[in-house]
Amino acid sequence: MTFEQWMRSVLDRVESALEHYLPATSTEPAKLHEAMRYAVLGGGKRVRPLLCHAAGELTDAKAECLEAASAALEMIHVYSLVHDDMPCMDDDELRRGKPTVHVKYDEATALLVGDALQSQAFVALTSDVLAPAQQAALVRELALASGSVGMAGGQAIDLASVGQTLTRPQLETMHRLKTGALLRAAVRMGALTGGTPDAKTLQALDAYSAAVGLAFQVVDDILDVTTDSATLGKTAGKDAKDGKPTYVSIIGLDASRALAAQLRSDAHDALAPFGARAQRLAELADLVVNRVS
Ligand code: GRG
Repeated sequence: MTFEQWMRSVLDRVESALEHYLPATSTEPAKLHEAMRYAVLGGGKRVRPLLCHAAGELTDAKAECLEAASAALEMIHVYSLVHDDMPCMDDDELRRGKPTVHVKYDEATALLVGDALQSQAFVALTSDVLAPAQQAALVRELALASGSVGMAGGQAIDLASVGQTLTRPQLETMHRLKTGALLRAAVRMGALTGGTPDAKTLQALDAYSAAVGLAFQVVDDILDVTTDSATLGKTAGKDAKDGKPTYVSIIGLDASRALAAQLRSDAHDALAPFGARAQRLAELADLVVNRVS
């Protein structure tokens, strides 16, 4: 199977899983469920589900287990985007090429969509396709990655850094938490879904995730200044306008491109112990660095 065929089949299964794990619009409160589905379905690159599925290949994880874990990861990710776009945070009107949830609906609905998606993620993770011990391990992984020592903590640092001059290590810490923690969880959860990986395996996967997570952010900063809003599906040039420190503002465009290439190579190196079983993870590292939106 080519990488494109593999991606297509994972993306189709993830879309169906999200359909399945999201409450139907026929369930009350209908407006909230409609808004949750508006936010989640039919958009986004689905990077976290793809990483989860690719890591699952290392431990022969079952497809239905990976689908539950991927749905949970994507729901947490979308909750973060919906809240991040609200006027009290980034105040953005465009996401995944369509109006943000608070623009399409209203602010209170956007707040509740994020809250409810966060809870629904844990409903998906405790689905009985997963054994009880797996459920507990995955719940802990996702809760840690999305809470105050992960994504929410990174967002707090990000909000506090507007207009500040961050050093490169400070910028890295912020991104390691804000974006990196969930990407790392996606990889770890994929591996955990198929069994109990040993410490060495998790260490190698964490090294891979650290490189891919940072590369993801560096590329995001590059695209923010080199690509238009229509291609990105979100407002381009926003970081500079909001006075936010980025890799491009700290080290410049050329050095940022060189850094992304170096991180891609670090990600490949980290996968060496797994040989051919890590092919999809290696291809995803390339995709993250070469993406155009
Ligand atoms: C509100 C608790 C809370 C956290 C928000 C992740 C995040 C924290 C905010 C998103 C803001 C942002 C644009 C961050 C840059 C990197 C990033 C996570 C981009 C969006 O993720 P993609 O590119 O989006 O995977 P798609 O739409 O493709 O899923």
